[in-house]
Amino acid sequence: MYQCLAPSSVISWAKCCIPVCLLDTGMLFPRESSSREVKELNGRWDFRADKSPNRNQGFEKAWYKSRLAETGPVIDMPVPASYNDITQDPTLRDFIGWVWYEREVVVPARWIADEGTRVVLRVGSAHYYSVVWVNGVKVTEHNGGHLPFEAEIGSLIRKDPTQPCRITIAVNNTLTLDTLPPGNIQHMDDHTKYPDGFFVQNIYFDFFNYAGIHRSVLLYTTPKAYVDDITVVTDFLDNTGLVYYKVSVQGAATATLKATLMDKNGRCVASSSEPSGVLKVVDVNLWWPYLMHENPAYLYSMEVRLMATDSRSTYEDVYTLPVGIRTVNVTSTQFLINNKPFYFHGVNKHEDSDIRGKGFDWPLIVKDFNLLKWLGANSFRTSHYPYAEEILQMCDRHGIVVIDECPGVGIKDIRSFGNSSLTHHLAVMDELVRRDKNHASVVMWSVANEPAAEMTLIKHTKALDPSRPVTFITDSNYARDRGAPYVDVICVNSYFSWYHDPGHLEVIPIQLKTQFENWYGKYQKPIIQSEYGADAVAGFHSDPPVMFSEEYQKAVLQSYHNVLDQKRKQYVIGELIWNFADFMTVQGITRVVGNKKGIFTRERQPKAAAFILKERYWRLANETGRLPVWTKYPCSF
Ligand code: BDP
Repeated sequence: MYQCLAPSSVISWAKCCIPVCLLDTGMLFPRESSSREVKELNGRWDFRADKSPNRNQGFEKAWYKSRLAETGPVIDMPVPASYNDITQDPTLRDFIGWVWYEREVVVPARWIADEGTRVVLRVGSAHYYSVVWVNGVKVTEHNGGHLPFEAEIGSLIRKDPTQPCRITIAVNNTLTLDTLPPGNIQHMDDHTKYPDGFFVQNIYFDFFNYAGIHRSVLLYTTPKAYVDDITVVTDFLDNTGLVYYKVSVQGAATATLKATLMDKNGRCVASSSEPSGVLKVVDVNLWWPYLMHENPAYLYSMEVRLMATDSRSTYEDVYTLPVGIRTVNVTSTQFLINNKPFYFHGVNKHEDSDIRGKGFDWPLIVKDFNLLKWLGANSFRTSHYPYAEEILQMCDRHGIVVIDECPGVGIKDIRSFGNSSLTHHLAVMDELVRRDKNHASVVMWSVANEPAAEMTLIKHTKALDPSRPVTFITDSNYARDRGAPYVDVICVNSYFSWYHDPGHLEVIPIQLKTQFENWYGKYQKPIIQSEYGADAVAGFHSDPPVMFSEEYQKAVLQSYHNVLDQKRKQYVIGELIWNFADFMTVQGITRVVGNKKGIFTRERQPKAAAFILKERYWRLANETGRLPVWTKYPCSF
């Protein structure tokens, strides 16, 4: 049991603990190669919200059977994007129920003609429940936003090659007590107060329940015999890097395989012909976090080449996976990356922006990475759900360390603590680990934010991926700390002088110190201040500082930093500000067009607090790490 380890013991996750995949198939990110093609289906789709009273007309009238425009009026809808903020229609902004998306695709004739080609339809994510049809035939359904799903559609489009390929996706954002996050629908039947059929969706999390197709939809091909999954876990011994790997193959009874690891210059540094094993890299370049090393985020490429033959033909499949070689260890007082203490100085984020909502957007992502680097942030937590895979790829490329969180947020209603909720939560963890297990940047799993029943989840996640530590996020006054004995790192959210003792900055030094001492005293595990902050409406000023002014937000941060500076010399291993940027929430009396705890506005302009944090993070980086060569003058950004 981890909690019994002596304070100096190191819990090591490297070695050759290959994550186990409980799901039938892999979920490799679709990449082009000499054997694989990718066709993005992003852009304008036809769209229709089912506004019928029971929201079920689409199914009753089988809207998937013909062109959507033939069923009734359709509007233009961009993919990827949340649909909520795209139109001027208030009923669509707050719509609950099924919406229907449709577009026709021209499939390359070659893909259809070649029976040895698999054609896969993949949705990066859609919120929340999705059903997918191709030419009126259901091909898949998926429960949950934030994670990808796919279906093989080759045989279907080959049935009648003269027909265009019509893709229909119905998406429902209704949350139930068993969804992640949970929610529930409340009907108001008092006609003296509410119009006919009035209902609301109650949620217990603090972000807008944006809905629609949030990430790319695409078609990709693989040969009939193909690389279905790759798992890597890395380690090193002195100067030798070790890449433990496992390849799983589908569509062939027997196959030959070659795994080649290449350095940045495309030079082969190790290879093997076994489906699993270890690749040894002499004079290894380790993957280091940003600001911890002058040459951070070194990535090798692992090319897996598969050859298989059946009675008809020979298939060759090639898939190349970026691989960062690093280790993660935890002691009772430290978080070690490559055996060196790592201090998280970072942020909590949201996938959230004007107009797009939670829709994937490259300009926003690149801007956010520029801001993270400007700030001197070395890490973030994917509060409160898995982010797009492209974001994790950026983290791998830039050395930004990630605490990867599942959508277990707002689990407050006692009715959400039953077996069906738990079963779904475990399944979501399976999908998350399957998708993100190979990212060097992902150093820890977070099974939930401020949950109530976390024990089983933590144990399950540890069994799924023994190569990484596991945590859940708790709050400072949390009496229900039953999960704490099982986590590897304690993550605490607290809002002293905001939700507790509002306006009283003077309580922070005492309450924060007590918080740390209580948690450490009880569990002797390293602690991350996983959330802290205060709302500030950009442009509101006040001296002396009062709540909601930029000065108050600054003062809260400074008071927290004083305590963090004492405790980081002992067992506090990180601080993540809440939040990177202002974000949209449900309407309510505590929110002024969203949550304003961002140090940047929603438009990504800095508030005064951003400069405080920037100065601090660069100072921490100078104390604890090594700046990359190009950041000779960090403060002149
Ligand atoms: C925290 C929650 C986060 C909220 C934040 C707040 O984890 O989702 O947005 O409070 O209220 O407890 O700003």
